[in-house]
Amino acid sequence: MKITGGKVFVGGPGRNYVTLKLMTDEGVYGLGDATLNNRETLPAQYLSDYLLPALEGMDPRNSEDIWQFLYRGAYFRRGPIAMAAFGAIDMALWDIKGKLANMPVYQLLGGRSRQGAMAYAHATGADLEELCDQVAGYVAQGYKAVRVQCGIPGMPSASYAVPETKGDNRHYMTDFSGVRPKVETWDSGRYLRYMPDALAELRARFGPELHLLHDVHHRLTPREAAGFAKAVEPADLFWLEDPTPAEDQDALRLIRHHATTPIAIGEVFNSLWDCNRLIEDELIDFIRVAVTYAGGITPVRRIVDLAGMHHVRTGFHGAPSHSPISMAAQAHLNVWAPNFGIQEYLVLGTPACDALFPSDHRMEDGMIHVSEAPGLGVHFDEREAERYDWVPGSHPVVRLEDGTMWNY
Ligand code: GCO
Ligand code: MG
Repeated sequence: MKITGGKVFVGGPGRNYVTLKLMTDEGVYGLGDATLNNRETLPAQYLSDYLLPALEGMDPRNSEDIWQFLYRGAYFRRGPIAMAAFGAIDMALWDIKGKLANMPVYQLLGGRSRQGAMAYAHATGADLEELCDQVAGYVAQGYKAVRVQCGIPGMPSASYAVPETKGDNRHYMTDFSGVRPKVETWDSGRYLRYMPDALAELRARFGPELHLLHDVHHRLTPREAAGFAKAVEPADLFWLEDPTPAEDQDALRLIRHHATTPIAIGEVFNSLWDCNRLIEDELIDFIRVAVTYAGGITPVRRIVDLAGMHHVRTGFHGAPSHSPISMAAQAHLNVWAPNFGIQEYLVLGTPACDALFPSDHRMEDGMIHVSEAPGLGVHFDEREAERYDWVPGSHPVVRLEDGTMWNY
């Protein structure tokens, strides 16, 4: 059996999904997702210029050897662009393997460890009142876990993931793209003074059962983050995400020494080598890698296994930039992983998205239920894809009030 070639599509409803279709001489094909938010053309180009021509003639069943070929063969190792491209190929190979075996991918990983995977939704508000209304809406839909972000009184502009004004329901990620980044202004002092009470208030309103998560989005210094993680202990968070920028891993040690709030990190990591020390030293509680830019199912499974030895559970990245293909790959990992924690889930299931990627994966009562179809269980409608093109975009940038650049 041989790989005969591949096609890369960039575009989608409101997002630039990078979709790989990998073909074989036996008619079976595999699908993969190489979307790297706001840098989508780069993994797409990497795939079509370098990787797909090199794969022609290889046996697609040898997914481990192909992964090693891509990783070792690149010479320049790691990095999100290359790993997103490898990730798409690896997903497509698992899709092919599942179709050949006539089994859903989770069966090839070791079968089912649970019925469904708990997911968390994103609730946001210009103020605490608006945030509470959104949380209540998700609770009514059956969600057991909600990420909570809200506007900070006196903050010069909207803080991460919150609308500027009440009633503005544009999504912070999908509705503000443009090549010239939007500039946000940030003030850690105001955030640190306000947020612990706001989280305690949410806990008081929604009772002890609801899982509350909060994302700091890399904005605090290690000392600030340690104090914050301690100050939010009464809110009993499910996790506190990305309290500091991820490059300085010793920062996590300072937080650990001062607080018992669970820490989640890793959405910007792209290899086991980015998180092995954090896992082995038990400095985190949840690992947030994505199956796309951490290189596919093959290496992410190894991260999951290492994490399992150190009481670290999974909490894969699931921002709206992930296409239904990588969300499906994660759904298969989630139903298998003995140390599954939670899955971030943003409603992908708009009619336009479902038309482009039809599947039987479904969300019910805050749980993701994996498709029983062979392979990853997602289709890709190429006719439908013709409606879309790449639309350039950029993440916002963040400055302090005096103009100093800060971390988005
Ligand atoms: C999350 C993330 C995202 C990122 C986005 C960047 O927790 O979902 O922080 O919202 O900002 O993926 O491309
Ligand atoms: Mg995040």
